[in-house]
Amino acid sequence: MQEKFMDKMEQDIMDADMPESEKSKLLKNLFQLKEQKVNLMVTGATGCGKSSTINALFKTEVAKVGTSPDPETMEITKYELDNLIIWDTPGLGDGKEADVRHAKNIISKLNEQNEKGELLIDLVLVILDGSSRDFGTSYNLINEVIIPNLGKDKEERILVAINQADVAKKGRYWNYELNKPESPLEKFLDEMVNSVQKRIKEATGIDITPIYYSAGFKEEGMEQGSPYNLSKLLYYIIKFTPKKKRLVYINNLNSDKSAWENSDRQDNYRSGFFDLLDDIADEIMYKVDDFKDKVEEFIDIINPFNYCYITTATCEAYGKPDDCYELTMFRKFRDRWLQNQPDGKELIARYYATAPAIVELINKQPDRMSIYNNINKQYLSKCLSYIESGDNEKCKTTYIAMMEHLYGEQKKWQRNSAVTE
Ligand SMILES: Nc1nc2c(ncn2[C@@H]2O[C@H](COP(=O)(O)OP(=O)(O)OP(=O)(O)O)[C@@H](O)[C@H]2O)c(=O)[nH]1
Ligand SMILES: [Mg+2]
Repeated sequence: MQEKFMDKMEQDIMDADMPESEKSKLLKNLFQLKEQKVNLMVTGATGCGKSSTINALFKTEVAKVGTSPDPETMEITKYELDNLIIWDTPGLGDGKEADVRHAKNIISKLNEQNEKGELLIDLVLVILDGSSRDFGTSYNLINEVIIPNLGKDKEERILVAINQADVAKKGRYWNYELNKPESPLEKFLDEMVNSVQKRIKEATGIDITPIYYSAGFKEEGMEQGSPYNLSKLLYYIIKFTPKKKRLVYINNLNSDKSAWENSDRQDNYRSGFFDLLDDIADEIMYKVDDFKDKVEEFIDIINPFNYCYITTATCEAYGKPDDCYELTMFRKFRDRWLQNQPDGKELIARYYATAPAIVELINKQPDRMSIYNNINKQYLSKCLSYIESGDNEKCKTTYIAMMEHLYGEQKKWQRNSAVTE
């Protein structure tokens, strides 16, 4: 089992060579972080996929997924995963009488306070069923039940997510092979997002940016289908969770990497996770780099963006594993230095938009080994030695030169492929 993140940090501080007073200060900070609890409410109309979403995001199959038309989750169900507490509440749409009861339950949960007198619920995740034509009940739930009962900072305590993106157009324009929407479906889903945002804004004045995803379809006795945009959903869940509480998720995430793989890549969620978790490092103030290594282990599980495509391909060509020294160094360079440079994020985004196609093209060339050898000799090995000697600027210049070189070569390879096809 994966070692508990906080326990490891604690051990490190205990073993550290530093004055006792310093140690106890750090341990105090750490204990404060360790005690934090997250209370997440997951709600939405019957069958929208609350249970499926909880199961996709978190470690165990805790929530029962419905296979019959009877609503599976009749009353509020509580799941406790260490310090992460999930309240799975039925939304509206179960008939008049049941709806009144559900609304009452939700309102009273939203107004509940913890022992410190703060509102218990940190964040409400409202799930909409993207395959449904009618969001009327969901709008009632959001506009009349949830938003009026969110207290202050309403915008930061509600996340609206449209599930079942795969079947939003009855399965049409869903690319089942790549597990992602084709552009007509993307357009359709974007319009859905805009219209939901508009309806909520008109009714409540609250500006919410919904996202869409798919928790994955599951049939009795079958493995759950692969989710789409789950990393995006998690990114927003973490972003909307108070800073001090963000580490709570770390030990409880679904450790199946394939669940996190497919996403829209609109944003670099990987560096996003670093930004979100970075602030906490200051709280512990001890071996910040070690802390970041641990955060990185966590991000590696859930991150769809771990690929240094070109380095990975080069390492693969040499038969090296995907956690080889070069890759680890380049990832650190990218996540901890490059992305904090003024043009860093832009460079990284361009890389992600172009590198996969370049690698695909190289792999089709008859002389691919000599191409990889050349990339390694001319650029990657130089980059590596610059990083080792602390000259990140030079590494960046070399990296830019490599990309320019590859863009030029790409045109040549494209012509070659056109001739052979
Ligand atoms: N195609 C597809 N089906 C999904 C998705 N998410 C959930 N489903 C299916 O939708 C049905 C209902 O899912 P549940 O997770 O039980 O929904 P729920 O909101 O927990 O339902 P109740 O607890 O009954 O209100 C199940 O058959 C799921 O397999 C998805 O992203 N895509
Ligand atoms: Mg359920």
